[in-house]
Amino acid sequence: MTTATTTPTTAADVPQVARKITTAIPGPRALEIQKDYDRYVTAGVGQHEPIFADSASGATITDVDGNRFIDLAAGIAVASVGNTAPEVTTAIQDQATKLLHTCFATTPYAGYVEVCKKLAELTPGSFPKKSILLNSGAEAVENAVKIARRYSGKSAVIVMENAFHGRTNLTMSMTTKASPYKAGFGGFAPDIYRVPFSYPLRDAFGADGAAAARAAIDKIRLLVDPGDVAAIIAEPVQGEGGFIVPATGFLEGLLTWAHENGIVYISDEIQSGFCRTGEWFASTHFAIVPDMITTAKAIGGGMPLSAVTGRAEIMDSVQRGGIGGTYSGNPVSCAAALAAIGIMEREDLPARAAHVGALADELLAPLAASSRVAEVRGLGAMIGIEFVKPGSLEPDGDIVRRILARAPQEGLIILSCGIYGNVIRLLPPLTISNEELTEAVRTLSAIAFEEMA
Ligand code: PLZ
Repeated sequence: MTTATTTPTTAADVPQVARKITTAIPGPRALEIQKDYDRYVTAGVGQHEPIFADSASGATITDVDGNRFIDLAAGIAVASVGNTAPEVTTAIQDQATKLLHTCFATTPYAGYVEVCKKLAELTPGSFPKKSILLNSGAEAVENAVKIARRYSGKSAVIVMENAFHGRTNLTMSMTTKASPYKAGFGGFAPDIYRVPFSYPLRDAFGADGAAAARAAIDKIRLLVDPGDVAAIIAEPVQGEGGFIVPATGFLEGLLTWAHENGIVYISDEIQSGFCRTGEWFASTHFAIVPDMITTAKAIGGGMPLSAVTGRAEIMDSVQRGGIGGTYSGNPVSCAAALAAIGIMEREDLPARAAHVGALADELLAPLAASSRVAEVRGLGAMIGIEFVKPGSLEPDGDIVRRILARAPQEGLIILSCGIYGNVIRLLPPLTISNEELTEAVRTLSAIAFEEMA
């Protein structure tokens, strides 16, 4: 870590081309809506930005006051094929005029079957695979655990420190961070055991993933008899936890041990999946073939859809009617997913994600050299910038909050993450142009340098 010698332009000096900020932020119309928001929307939801979206296209979002922002969040890794992608919206419109809903278990339809076929083809592993479709990521994780328990006849679930798996009772219990996700919401689900994830920047093992895996396995053995464990679940790249890329050998070690002990290995690819990391699924970077994969977010192209995909014998171990839901795998969501997957295939979005990641890395080099940045890391277009107190590893969440507060003023939509809230994450639509990405990252860097000065 060295102090940057070059001082970039201020944010105001970066020409607004893709961005266009013409009012104060929030603008007059946003302030009006905010009054009703404050009166009628529960404060429990939280509000990241003081603007209200009106429309979005590609990598830009336009607010109700006509201000245009570059989108580096993609609705939390959802709009990978671009916001309001025309092929997706056309598919939605066509499907909506034909068939809105039946409940798949009542009266099936082809779109659901086609999405399951795509999932079998695209996910890692050459063995026969089957899927169930659901609505949210949390629902997918819940069902993956139910299926692993049914298949194995065992109940314990191993989760990773810093993991995020959702907000329902089971998935909240599997999630690490207490505030805001768990505070006041107990009792929590039993039979969940938490072990350290590989965090090369901060743990004792650094790049030695095999050693980190041995330590995690020792911890599992301490906490629970392996003969009682139904499943190990891990995000291949931790998302909400801080865009943490585990050292090579960590996930491999866990998976090997799981299989030696008759334990189902589940990859939660809800945030990392569907091209985001430069591969169709991030598991591929680690040469692991999970028994089950949970997906959501980008699969639906903006519509709510999630899935559990797994080895056919595991997925078929469930009694008929044992899993499902009224809206699960809605026809419109399936049509949107097939259109989104079509774009991913045609435009080779895994390759595009790798390119976006490489360009962002290059543009972030001056920031990465700052003594306040411990690390710029990630895979493909899943990029985290971890901020620390100068020259130390002490997390600095305060600087991240200040940078994020400035971002909308300068025409950027950006999110943070990290167990300490000290990581800025970049998750642009994978279809973002080089020009839009350059404008956005230059602006972000300029804001960061101004706030760090
Ligand atoms: N698993 C790996 O990233 C959702 C959370 C947004 P749902 N991450 C964004 C929020 O503030 O709640 C996520 C994830 C991983 C599961 C989930 C849960 O997915 O669709 O939000 O339920």
